[in-house]
Amino acid sequence: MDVKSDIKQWLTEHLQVPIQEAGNKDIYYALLLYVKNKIKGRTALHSQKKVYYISSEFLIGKLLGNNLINLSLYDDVSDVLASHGKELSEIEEVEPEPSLGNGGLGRLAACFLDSMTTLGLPGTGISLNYHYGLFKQKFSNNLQNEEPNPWIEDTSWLNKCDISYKVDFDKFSLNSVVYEIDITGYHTQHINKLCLFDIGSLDASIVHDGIIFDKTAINKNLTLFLYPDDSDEAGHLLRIAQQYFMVSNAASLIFAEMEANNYSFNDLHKHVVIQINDTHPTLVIPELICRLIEKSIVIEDAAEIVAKTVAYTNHTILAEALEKWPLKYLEKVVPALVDIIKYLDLAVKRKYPASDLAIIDTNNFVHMARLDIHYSFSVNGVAALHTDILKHSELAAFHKIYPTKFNNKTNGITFRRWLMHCNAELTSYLSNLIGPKFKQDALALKTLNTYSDDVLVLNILQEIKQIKKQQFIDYAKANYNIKLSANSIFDVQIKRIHEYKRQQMNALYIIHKYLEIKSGIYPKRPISFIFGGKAAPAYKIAKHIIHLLLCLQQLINNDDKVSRYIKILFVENYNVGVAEKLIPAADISEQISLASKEASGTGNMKFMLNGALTIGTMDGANVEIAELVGLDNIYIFGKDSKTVMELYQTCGYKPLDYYNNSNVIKQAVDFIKSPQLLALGQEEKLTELFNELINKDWFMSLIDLVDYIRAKDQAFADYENKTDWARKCLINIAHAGYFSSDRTIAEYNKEIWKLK
Ligand code: 26Q
Repeated sequence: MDVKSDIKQWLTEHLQVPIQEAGNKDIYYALLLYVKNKIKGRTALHSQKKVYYISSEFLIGKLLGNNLINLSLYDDVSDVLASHGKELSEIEEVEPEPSLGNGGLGRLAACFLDSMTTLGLPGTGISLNYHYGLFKQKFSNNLQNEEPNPWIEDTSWLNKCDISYKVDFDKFSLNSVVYEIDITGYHTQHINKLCLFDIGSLDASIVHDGIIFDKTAINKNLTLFLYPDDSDEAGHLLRIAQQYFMVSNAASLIFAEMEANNYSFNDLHKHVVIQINDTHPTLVIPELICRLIEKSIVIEDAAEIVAKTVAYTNHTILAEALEKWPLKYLEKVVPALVDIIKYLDLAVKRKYPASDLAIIDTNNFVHMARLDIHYSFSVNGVAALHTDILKHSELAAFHKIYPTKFNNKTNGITFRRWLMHCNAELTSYLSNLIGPKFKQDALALKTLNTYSDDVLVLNILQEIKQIKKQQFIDYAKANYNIKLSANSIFDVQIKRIHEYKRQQMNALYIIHKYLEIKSGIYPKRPISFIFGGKAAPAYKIAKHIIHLLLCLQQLINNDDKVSRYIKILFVENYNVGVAEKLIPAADISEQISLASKEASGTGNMKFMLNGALTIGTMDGANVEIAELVGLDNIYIFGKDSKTVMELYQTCGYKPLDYYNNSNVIKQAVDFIKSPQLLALGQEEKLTELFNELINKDWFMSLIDLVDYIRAKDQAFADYENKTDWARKCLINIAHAGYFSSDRTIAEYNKEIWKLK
């Protein structure tokens, strides 16, 4: 039977009514089962060594479309549905998006699983099955509120397994339940698994008033939320319990697989490599040592074996984001590990007495990153600049004693999701123009360079951008009830809300434009400023920034005159699905972190691949983008990382000086406390943000604001020369191949994992 008949027969058998009469949800479930059936019985490639990628987040996004692409079924399913008056993209819409991550690190883990499977590398992802995910963001009164984000349905991609492990805490034990998600690769027969550990005794009814719940009832709450509030002791203990539950299960799974293969535990490192995604899975180190001791291996040897098995990826240089736990908390949750951690700490102190290298500091805090660096064989940063800063600044003391452990693995993204799925129009055009090779080998995109002066090609690229913009305009109308102009420039900043990412600086630019318009200076063309992102519930200033942007949105969009020139859309509950719609529609990609603070960024790569131009600082992977496309094809502004780091060292930055010495800055900042905004927002919050900016401005928005305005105005002016703009877009697409996560994973394997 041919594929289309097969699909049609399946749908007919699995729907209660003829396809044309079926609801989208029922068709979605039928297709989900179809895909599951297609991959039934598939296994991972067998090999002597396997990678376990442990991460507290896997931001996998919706899976139907991606799986259909990987299995080469997308077009056939789409055709069959179309012949019955149904639209596959609308059916994809009804899939709930798993809420298993918060940002870059989680999305990276998801791209990596896709690439591992595509490259045929045996690997298992390990995490927790948070039923309510991070949280769902809701706006009211121009404020962010948090609600549970339930995403698990009766029919889903989760497969419940028979496996269960016992996890011992100090005063009680929990038995785990395991759910697996099959991970398909692009045009490969083998699959990998994402193992999500859960508890059977979860009780979601304890959640009330948004995301509030009894944090002490671990047997009921363990897998409710990702990153539950840890501002009090109970929250801290819960976070430790979550992390321990994840790594204890990981250790049980790994040991079970070792035993099934009859491998000797002395050879753990020959058969297993554990990549830990930031410090959240750090407890896997003492846990594995503990397990090896139970196998009669002495602690010195156990520690050595584990250090040869574990590799650590660092994703941040923000000191405040580096995890450290009070030893007494660990004693309360996992006392068995405390003895081991103390042993490891003593061993380090004996060899390296310097206090900044100690795992346990003089205040009895356990520094997770330090534990990782001492007891792993690889420490990697996620972009060239980031690794450089780790080696020569943040972690210089460690680099000095372990020079060969440090290495760089510049991040990447899967082109299956971030080009082929989210931008079928561009994919199909590129495929016709330069051939389909780029779908297997992303570097083949560079062939596009030969068309950089071909006006026909440049015109078609613009037409595709217009199509994607129109699709987003329709979506925004239906979902946010806003009318965006297809003639406007789409300027997009989508990412977690954080001071170092400087959404506040973008807000100041918008205020500056607003004031210009009020004074009779009009932009040549309308601009749509689009934002998306969540703030951590306890992060006050980040929530104030959202408040400011939502107030500006209300003020500007309801001003008949101003809104002819500029509009703001802050999309609620930004997630992977929204990113897939927004990125292909963007003209300008905002990557404006304070230089030295963004480890890499991966959104920057997605925008570039979809033909948006970056306005950015020399930070993270922006540096590598700039090197690839050349300074004519990217808008770089702001102080560089060296200058910024010197300013921190010398305490040389005084925001008030910048405020007092520039009218442009002063007027923009003052507007935060203007009567117009106070009428829409809360005085206390806006004042706090104002004061923060003029007195502290820890991430130096004011130092870069004037140069940011210059760069942005230049970009908007350049947009008017459509052919030149399109050429810049083409050059960006042509050089994006380097940022395929297939390249990144091939490097992890060649230099760290060495699987085959
Ligand atoms: C730490 C302590 C207590 C509670 C939470 C945390 C915590 C949680 C999540 C700390 C960090 C994270 C997430 C970090 C993250 O997403 N980092 C991003 O990783 C991307 C992939 O490497 C990079 O591209 C981004 O630059 C980096 O910000």
